[in-house]
Amino acid sequence: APTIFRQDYVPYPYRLPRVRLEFDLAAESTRVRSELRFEPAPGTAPGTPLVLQGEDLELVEVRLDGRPLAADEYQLADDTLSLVPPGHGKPFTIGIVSLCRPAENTTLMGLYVSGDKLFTQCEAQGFRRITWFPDRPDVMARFEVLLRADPAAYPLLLSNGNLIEQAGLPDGRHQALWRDPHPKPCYLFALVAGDFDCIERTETTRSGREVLLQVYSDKGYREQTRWALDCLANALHWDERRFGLELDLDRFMVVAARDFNMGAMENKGLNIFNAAYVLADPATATDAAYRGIEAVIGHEYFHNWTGNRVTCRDWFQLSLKEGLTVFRDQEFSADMLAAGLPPAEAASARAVKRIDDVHTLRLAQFPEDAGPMAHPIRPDSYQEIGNFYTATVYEKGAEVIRMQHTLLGEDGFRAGMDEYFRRHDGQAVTCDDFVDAMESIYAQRHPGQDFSVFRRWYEQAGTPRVRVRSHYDPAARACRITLEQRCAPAGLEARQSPPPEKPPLHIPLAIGLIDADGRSMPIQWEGEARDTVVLELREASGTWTLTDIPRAPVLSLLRGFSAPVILETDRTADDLALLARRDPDPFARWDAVQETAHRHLQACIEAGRSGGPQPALDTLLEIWRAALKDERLSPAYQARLLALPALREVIDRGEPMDPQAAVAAWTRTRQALGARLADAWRAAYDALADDGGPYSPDPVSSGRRALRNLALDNLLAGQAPGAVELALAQYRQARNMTESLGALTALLQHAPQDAAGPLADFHARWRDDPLVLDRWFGAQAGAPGCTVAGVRALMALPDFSLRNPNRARAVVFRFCLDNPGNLHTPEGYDFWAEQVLALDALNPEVAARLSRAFDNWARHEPVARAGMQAALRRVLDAPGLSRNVREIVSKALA
Ligand code: B3K
Ligand code: ZN
Repeated sequence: APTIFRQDYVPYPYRLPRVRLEFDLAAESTRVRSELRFEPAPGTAPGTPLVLQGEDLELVEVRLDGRPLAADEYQLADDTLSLVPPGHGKPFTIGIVSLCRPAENTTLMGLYVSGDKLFTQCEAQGFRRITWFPDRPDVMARFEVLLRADPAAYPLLLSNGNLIEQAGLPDGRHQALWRDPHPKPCYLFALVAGDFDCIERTETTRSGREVLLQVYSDKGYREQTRWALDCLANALHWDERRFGLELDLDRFMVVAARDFNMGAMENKGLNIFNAAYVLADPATATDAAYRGIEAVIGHEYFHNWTGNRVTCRDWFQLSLKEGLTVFRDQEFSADMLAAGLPPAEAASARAVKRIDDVHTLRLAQFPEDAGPMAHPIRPDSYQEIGNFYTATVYEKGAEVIRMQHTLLGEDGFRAGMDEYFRRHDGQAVTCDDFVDAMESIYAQRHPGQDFSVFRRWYEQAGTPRVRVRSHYDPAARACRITLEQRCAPAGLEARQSPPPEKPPLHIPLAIGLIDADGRSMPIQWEGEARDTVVLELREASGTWTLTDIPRAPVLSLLRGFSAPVILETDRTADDLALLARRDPDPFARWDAVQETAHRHLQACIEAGRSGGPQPALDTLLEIWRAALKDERLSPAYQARLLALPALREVIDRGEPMDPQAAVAAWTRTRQALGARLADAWRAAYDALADDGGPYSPDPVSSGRRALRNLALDNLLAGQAPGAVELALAQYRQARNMTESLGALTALLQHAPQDAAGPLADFHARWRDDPLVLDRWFGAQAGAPGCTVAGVRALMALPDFSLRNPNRARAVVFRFCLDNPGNLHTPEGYDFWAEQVLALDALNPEVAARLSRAFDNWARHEPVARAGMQAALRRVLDAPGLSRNVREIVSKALA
């Protein structure tokens, strides 16, 4: 497949002020008539061909200014339709009639069928599966859309913008006309047709306008959409308060789809969501699902400004909207968690969110940055853009925005956002345009400084390592801190000779000092005493001397995770233990516990390998015991402190990666910690019992449930007497899904022989609710007792279908990502290859995601390495591979 380069960008030679689309909707075959009003862009030479993209379409006719064109008046190639427009330099109209086949469309890109409804997904390049069009984000048009369909099958006909009229037709069908007042690129087009339940409410915007918010769901699920509607209203008001951004539409719709490739899509005024991010009630959704809905509803709503009003010039700029919008949704979630709490508790609530976000980054993005798919947040090239909706573009992109927020401060960042919209509202722009706006504020406030070094975050792949050394001079009462940064070649860069230059980045490193008793030692900084200061490293190394430090300090580093880097420190186990108990920065404290656990786990793996004695657990054990008993901590925060690093992170730290050894070490450590803290866990479990009040997903009560489920998990892991009975009782008495799934999962993880009863009960109760059934499948596929034969048995059940992405994720992805002990076997490798190919025949975008599970094969120990490599080869050699999967596996094997 050809590689597309960022440097090759050329503007589209024609403008497209207006588009009219007419759909004759039917599942088997939908007829699309388009009328595209073009005009040459300034400077376009007469005779410049007009090129439109189209995929999997049947062409019926092409017209130019109303005149049907003969077959030799246009060229139809594989995926394009081109013609030479009249050379008079004036506007002209292209009319196209084409057919597409929604019912056969298993890719879920373009127009497709889900259940008995019709949905679209156009980002990034799905619109070309609907009709021929200049399918690129910098062509922005005003859309008018007429939908016609059988009212019995499709009583509701939705598209972007405002409903202009609705009417019955003489042939018994009905039609709806929608007009979107805002120009938009075609990736933001959407239509939905079908029968739905709907709840709605009106909100008054800051300027006093009434706007209608609606959430559509499958019939019978109306009551499960109330939380999503609340979240939508919260998002609307939050964006007004925090960013001064008001909804620019009279009507904002969210529609839940059962079959959806990812989380949701920000189509203008008509967001289409994976039902998993819309539907919730206490009986069916976990606390985490409630928070997930809040985050995704917020994310898509915030795109209305960061993405839709100001969009991307080309797809290399994806992080322009995604990194920024992830940052915005993270802040929204944090503000929602902290709302109404007193300051100390609010800080802890925000820290919990930060911990979860950093955990995601380390779990998904750090490995990406160390593998064959490593790319800068603004990639330089791709073969298939669908493969670049990555943790790097999204999550690392959000970290790069967050660093700008750190450097500018809340006020400065807000001023930079205002400036960005002042300059670019209504345009399709680049990441550079965003940084320019931010820099204009930064330069005002920090004379003589600019973002020229900072911009390298957009250019460089790889996770930088920052080495920290410190020296305390008691005579001078001074602490000298030296920082050194380096960034190894990332992924395929290692193959280049010479390897690419990686100049230093601008890294804000937030630090604090504590004394041996754990007290914060203020730092004299810019004329005042501060607990936390930000060292700005802009060169390969830098030294800071902090004065007036009365005693030797322990360094609390990377507070709040102020930069997406890996630290290399000379901190001892004792230093870490002190930070783990006393660091006043809740993020850094959590990180110290994690680091202690990581060091212990790697030592266990090493001991297993060398046959030496197992390392003592005492330090970690005492840190945990203290954290569990510390009544000043919120249960939500305790649940993070007391979580062992995820198995995948432990595997990823190995040099080489040794999944089986990591599973053994991780399992043994969990058992030992559970057993030795059994009394404390039991006390916590009892103390955290539900108070019997009505369920609410608020951070306090969900924190209690999280810690209680963790207690149960530890009691089962440690085989505490009575633990199984406790889990069975929790399952039976559960008053919400967080409790029932917590019990079921803990049983499946640690006492599978006792899980049969609850499993059968769960299935009987929830067999007709697809999202809940996904939980049932997922809990089993991720359990250590689920072998390849086990996962195949799940797939043989009548409830299973590879076509539904949520089900495929619950079973196949869950097994391949969260069950390393069973994946890393000869049968596991076969299974992965077979599933990648089976999925690829249906849905290349989803298959490509699964194919990424073997990215880091080359970092594994020899046996796993050989097995994974052979499986990758088998995939690469298979006939008819999609461009999506081919790009991933060919880069993995390069
Ligand atoms: N913008 C969409 C992602 C579309 C991905 C298509 N392959 C969802 C989001 O980030 O909000
Ligand atoms: Zn997004």
